[in-house]
Amino acid sequence: MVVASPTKLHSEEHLAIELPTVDLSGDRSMVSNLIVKACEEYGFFKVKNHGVPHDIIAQMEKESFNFFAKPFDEKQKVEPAKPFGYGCKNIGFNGDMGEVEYLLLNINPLSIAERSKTISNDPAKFSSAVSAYIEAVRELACELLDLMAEGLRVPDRSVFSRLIRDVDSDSLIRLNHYPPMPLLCKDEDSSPCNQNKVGFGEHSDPQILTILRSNDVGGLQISLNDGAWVPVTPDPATFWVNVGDLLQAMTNGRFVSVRHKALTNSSKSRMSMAYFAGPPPNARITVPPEMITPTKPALYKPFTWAEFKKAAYAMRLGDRRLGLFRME
Ligand code: GA4
Repeated sequence: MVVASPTKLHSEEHLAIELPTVDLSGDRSMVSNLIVKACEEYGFFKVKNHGVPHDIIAQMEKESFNFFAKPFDEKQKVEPAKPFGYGCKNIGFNGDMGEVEYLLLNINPLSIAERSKTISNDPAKFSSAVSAYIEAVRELACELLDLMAEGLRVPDRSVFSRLIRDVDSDSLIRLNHYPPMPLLCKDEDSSPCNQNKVGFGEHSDPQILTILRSNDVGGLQISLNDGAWVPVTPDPATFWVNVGDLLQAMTNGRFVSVRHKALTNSSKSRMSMAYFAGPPPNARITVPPEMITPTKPALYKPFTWAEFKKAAYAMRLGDRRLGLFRME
């Protein structure tokens, strides 16, 4: 893993740094240590040699593209996202907006099969592409969670992945399309205009882990601890992985739930597919006992995923929801 020192780009807040890349074909103990380091430093890393077959990704991307290419009134035949379904510009229920259209689906095979009927002209093809994709990225997520437990020296190696493998796991898939948007001017005098519009505003993901794949159009940015934004170079052959709020809580704050946002491109469509790995609603979010010591006392009160999710949906996209669950 190479982490170059920050170099300044066009504007004050945008830094170009090389983000951690983990090659899963490497030596297991080295890989687990690299992953832990990346999760502590950034809460974000790129995975190559991830084992997800190319045709499964290509099929999912094609189905996703076919849907977004439909006329708007066709897309509106899909139930509006509340939270599951088709959404355009509206994010969540509290007034957050962005230049994005999306399909948000829970991974229950029956509900995918049902929803596919309004999403695709060939519903069986759509649901089989989604099922194959979900199965493959879930395996990747579980493997990464086991590597994290190993790197953290937690004896129960499946302490995190067990939650995702559970039949009641509340995991989601989100297909995003960011249409091209003309650049904005920062102020009336600034010329040329150089501000990209926000597609999906600053936030952290509430779940355990997110596995993200996007096409070859940039737009994703992550926030460093000091608040500086780093653009993520697109790489369709890899997956980006980010730590969610629950994993920050389950590691007693050792891993950081990375804040990120997506900007639109001025001339090209950006498409991304995110798998949010979550636990069953009634799962208690606790820290492996070895990670709580007299010098590192528990940071968060125990809570269930259902309680956390309820809090997340009652707040704004950019709010820091873990703060509600901190020990006094
Ligand atoms: C962010 C991560 C996922 O996209 C998501 C989002 C969800 C939604 O779009 O419905 C939320 C957002 C996300 C966090 C806070 C709440 C819930 C919108 C919102 C304002 C599907 C998720 O699980 O949380």
